[in-house]
Amino acid sequence: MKQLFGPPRALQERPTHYCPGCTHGIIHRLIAEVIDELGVQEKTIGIAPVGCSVFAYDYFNVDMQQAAHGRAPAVATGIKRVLPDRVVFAYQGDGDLASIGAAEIIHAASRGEKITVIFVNNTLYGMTGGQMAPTTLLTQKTTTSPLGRKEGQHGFPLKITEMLALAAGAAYVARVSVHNPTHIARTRKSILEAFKTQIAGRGFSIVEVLSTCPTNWGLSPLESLKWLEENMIPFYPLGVLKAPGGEGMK
Ligand SMILES: Cc1ncc(C[n+]2csc(CCOP(=O)(O)OP(=O)(O)O)c2C)c(N)n1
Repeated sequence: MKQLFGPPRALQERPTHYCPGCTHGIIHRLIAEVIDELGVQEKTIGIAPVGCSVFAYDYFNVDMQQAAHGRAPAVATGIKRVLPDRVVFAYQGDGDLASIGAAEIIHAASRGEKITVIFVNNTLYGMTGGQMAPTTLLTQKTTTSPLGRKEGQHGFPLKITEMLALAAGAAYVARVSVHNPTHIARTRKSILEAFKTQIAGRGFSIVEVLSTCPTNWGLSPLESLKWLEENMIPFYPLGVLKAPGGEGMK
């Protein structure tokens, strides 16, 4: 019998270490589906970050390189410049990208590096125990803001994706979410656009994916999806911020 549906080839068939309800697995799958659709498995190189997705190299069925915390865009830059015919993507958490790696991501976007960044925003440092990140929302409780994030004490949450959209070298910039099937389908479309932007040589592309962390949020998987929708989306609005055709905020 002909198989009509199966796992993407660009993903290895093995269980992940992610917590129940964590959305890293969904995002991995969407990236792998896009790699399959574009037929670029043999020439894709992924950069694994430091954070919960540190073992991403065990899950993708493409060449992978590990980067030090926050340095994935710099490593991706080096690989893409040496091997310009490859499709290079960096996979980064919000602590990785917006905190320790803030300089790397801003300058990679500004230089217009022809790389794709998948930015997984779960509002905190997941792997190390749920500490506050630049993306933590005001009033949100984390292990380092147990009374809730306060602007006077901890500063404001950082919308780094909006900042990156201002970079002249950034060609495709979008924010999406994976809290329900409709939005998972939109996330897939955005990841596809970002990869296509790179393949067309148009410049830097980034997709921020709003994600859950049930373990550190102290919520069930279902409650986490609701929390994301009710708290994250109002502050981090979804949409394409910049696209090669000149598409703006919508
Ligand atoms: C140079 C360096 N500093 C700090 C750490 C500790 N560390 C490991 S993971 C992590 C946070 C990761 O958070 P995030 O990027 O948001 O990813 P998540 O785990 O939430 O997916 C930190 C601070 C490290 N490994 N290396």
